[in-house]
Amino acid sequence: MAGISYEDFLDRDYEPRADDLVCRFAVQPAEGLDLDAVAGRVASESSNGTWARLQVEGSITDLSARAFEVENGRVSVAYPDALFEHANMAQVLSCIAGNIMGMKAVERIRLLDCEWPASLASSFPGPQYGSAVREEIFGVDDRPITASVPKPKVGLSTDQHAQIGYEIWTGGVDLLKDDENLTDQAFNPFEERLTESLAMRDRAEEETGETKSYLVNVTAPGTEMLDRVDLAAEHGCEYVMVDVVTAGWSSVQQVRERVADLGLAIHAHRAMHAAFDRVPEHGVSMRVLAQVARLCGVDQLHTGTAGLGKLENEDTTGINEWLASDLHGLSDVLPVASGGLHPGLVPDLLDALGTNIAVQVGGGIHGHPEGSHAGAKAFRAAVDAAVDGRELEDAAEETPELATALETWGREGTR
Ligand code: RUB
Ligand code: CA
Repeated sequence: MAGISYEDFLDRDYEPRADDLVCRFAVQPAEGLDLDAVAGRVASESSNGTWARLQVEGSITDLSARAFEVENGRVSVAYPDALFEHANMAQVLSCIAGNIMGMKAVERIRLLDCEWPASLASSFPGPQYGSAVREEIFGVDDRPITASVPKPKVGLSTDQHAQIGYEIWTGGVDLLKDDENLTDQAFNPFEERLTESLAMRDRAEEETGETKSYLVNVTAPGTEMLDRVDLAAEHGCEYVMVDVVTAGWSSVQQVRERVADLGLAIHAHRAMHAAFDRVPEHGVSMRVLAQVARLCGVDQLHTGTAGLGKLENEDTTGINEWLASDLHGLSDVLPVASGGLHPGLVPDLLDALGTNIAVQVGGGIHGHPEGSHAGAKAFRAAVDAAVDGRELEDAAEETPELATALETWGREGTR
């Protein structure tokens, strides 16, 4: 029969071309269908087919994807470069992770991994700095950079927030960080928070002789977000933070474009990623979200704690390795370990993830019995000890705040 239908999108003999985007899926067919039948549907619906046979001929099929490896619940699909609008992540994701996530023909489908060809990858900017932020901003290359989110995560007044910033900066932490749900609320408005925090930052820099900075959350609709980026630059901040999943990738791309001129780095908080990646058989893996974030150009990205902290994490080490690997010349991304960390976990964390990371500690600093400043000292002492290969218990003899942290939380993981 003439035209194209589902089975035309399955081609076991197909050999991907160098500029194809190859996506690997885990697929569970719905009852009554086998993997072959479903593989054709996946390639079809994610490129240019649909449920009905289409009476088309000729070069239009050049835009069709091909399911070419189909076995053991895995389907690899090759997408031709011409299917994509270069440098438009929303368009790319509407293909490879769009309608197919909800097809009745699949019980479960998960986008596991992508191989990004040079043509498509190089149409995106990638990070401006990546892990070079450690050196470029802080002048350190031998230890993780450190951050702390004031807790409670929302509700502190601007004065309280800035004061906590001062306490953690002078306690030895590099970065004050907003939490994902702190943006521009009445109790702590954006611009006041920015200016008051940076004033405290300047004081802390003077007193410590170290560079300090602030991950200010600019997440907001379109132009408002860009105005906040501009404000951060005007007031002398080195970073902006974006809730990349809730804001959406087009917003991230807009911010990336704006920071290119301003020289700011982007910290990516991934709140809501678990809606896509938590159920292991369905959705989009964190690995792919990390790939998307890198292409769109974030410099730092939360990738989990290798199982030590309070949140479920998928393959932190594998994702971090990917973020450090070559991607057609695009910069790497600095992984951020965060969520339920405290000083006693730092040695195991660095053993698992190395030192080319950022480590964020919220509750594990602000929950210190002697307060945030003491908590920050304990955390910094733990990082320095772990980097020097010293036992925490030895370092705690010089830093009583660390001894208190170890008495309070021990060396156990959290939940
Ligand atoms: C940190 C916190 C962050 C999570 C995000 O607070 O709540 O929002 O790290 O999760 P605390 P992830 O240090 O008190 O746990 O880093 O996994 O994206
Ligand atoms: Ca948080």
